[in-house]
Amino acid sequence: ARQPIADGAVLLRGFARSEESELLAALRAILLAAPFRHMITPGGHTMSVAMSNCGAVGWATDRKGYRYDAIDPNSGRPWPAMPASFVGLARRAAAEAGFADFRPDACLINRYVPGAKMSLHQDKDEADFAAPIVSVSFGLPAVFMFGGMQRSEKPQRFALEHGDVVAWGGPSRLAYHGVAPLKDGEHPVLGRQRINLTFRRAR
Ligand code: MD3
Ligand code: FE
Repeated sequence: ARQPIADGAVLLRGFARSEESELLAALRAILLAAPFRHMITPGGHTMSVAMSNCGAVGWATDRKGYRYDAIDPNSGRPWPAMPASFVGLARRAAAEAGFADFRPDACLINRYVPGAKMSLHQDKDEADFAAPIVSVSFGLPAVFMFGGMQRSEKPQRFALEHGDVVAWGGPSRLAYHGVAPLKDGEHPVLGRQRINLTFRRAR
């Protein structure tokens, strides 16, 4: 089902379910080369969400700031390539949501364990805000918070579940958003965690 949730934002419930075993197998291979790590914000806080990346560039943060870089700072090697199965899913989801010819060059992989959260923020580190962002959720359900163009606007909350895909573009591209602290639970496929893939055109 194709569910509009805001101007430019489309929720595709269960869109990734039919390919989940292929996607999760590819993810395991990426994580062997670039394991999850807790990055440090410029303010000196350790993020509760653990992260990795695949693609031509990956998102990273440390005391010096946020950036996209071709090199994994932990290994000194390029981030693993984006698998064709990832690119295909992101492109099809974007097209279904009305964004033709999405060509992601970065996939941020976020891992939440119970209690992990992401505070309200905007995604502004990309060169071109014309491209949408596509996010894919696996594992435990999360309460996603979707605010407006100002941090002060009260966010709408909705659940994102295993296999759900959302495309965010147009007027939603710069909206404030975040994830409430993950509730404890056990997912039949992924256990006590949530994994979110976020596809972007960064350069
Ligand atoms: C709405 N990740 O990595 S994905 C992030 O579930 C991030 O891990 C969250 O926010 C997560 O930056 C949310 C959904 C998402 C991603 C980007 C957006 C929603 C967005 C950009 C603009 C508006
Ligand atoms: Fe974000």
